[in-house]
Amino acid sequence: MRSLIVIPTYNEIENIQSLVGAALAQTPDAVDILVVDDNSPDGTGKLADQLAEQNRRVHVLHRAKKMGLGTAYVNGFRWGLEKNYDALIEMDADFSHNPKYLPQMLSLLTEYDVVIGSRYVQGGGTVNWGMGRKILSRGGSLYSRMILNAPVRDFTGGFNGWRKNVIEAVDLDSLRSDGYSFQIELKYRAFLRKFRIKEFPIIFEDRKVGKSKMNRRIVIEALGRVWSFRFRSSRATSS
Ligand SMILES: Nc1nc2c(ncn2[C@@H]2O[C@H](COP(=O)(O)OP(=O)(O)O)[C@@H](O)[C@H]2O)c(=O)[nH]1
Ligand SMILES: [Mg+2]
Repeated sequence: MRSLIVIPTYNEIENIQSLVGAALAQTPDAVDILVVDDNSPDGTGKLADQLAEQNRRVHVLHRAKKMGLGTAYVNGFRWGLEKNYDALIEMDADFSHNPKYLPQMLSLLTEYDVVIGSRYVQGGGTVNWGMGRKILSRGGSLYSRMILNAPVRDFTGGFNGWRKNVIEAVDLDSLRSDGYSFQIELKYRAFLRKFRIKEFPIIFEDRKVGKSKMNRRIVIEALGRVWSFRFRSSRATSS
């Protein structure tokens, strides 16, 4: 299976080289990497270009300015669909998503349509997170699961693999643009369309270097939107 790992970056100069190196090392030749950089002021995009010159498995998509995580994935996924990859994998640049899980992700993608690196199944978890962030994240997933009535345990996580036909089926352009609601809505749409979803446990480690771009406001907004996902879907099925 030809797969593409999509890695969005904004100011990840301290992480990108070692992360790309580790992801290449963990995966066979049929797996490529696409860095989607939003013109990072720290030069992440330039460094990624150098990595792409050194290894033909590495590609870079440059965007003019910071436009949010959701649209970075949409642009990356479109790039991957055009190039006809069989599967698309989302992964952060900050080592929170340990590249050591990539072989398992890839092997599960031969059996399932959607594979979720999950903090909230047996064996999964988070380390180095404060209580506030833990509650927000776990609560956000539980809340989404209850409102959407969908059996996904880690709704908000961003370490996921999707077979090409899932991404083609979900109407990418109508997804919301920020990272949190993007993850929830994409998983929910895959569930509604009855794709085979598999969660496997990951330990999520908080970033060691660089800064998080996530904040409480983004999360709270996303949780408000969960209702609109549900109502949109009930309109679609009842009409
Ligand atoms: N291209 C792009 N990448 C982003 C943007 N915001 C965050 N990222 C990247 O998305 C990933 C997750 O962001 P991060 O700040 O670590 O969020 P957190 O893990 O939820 O704290 C990292 O690789 C970031 O560099 C954005 O607006 N555009
Ligand atoms: Mg992070």
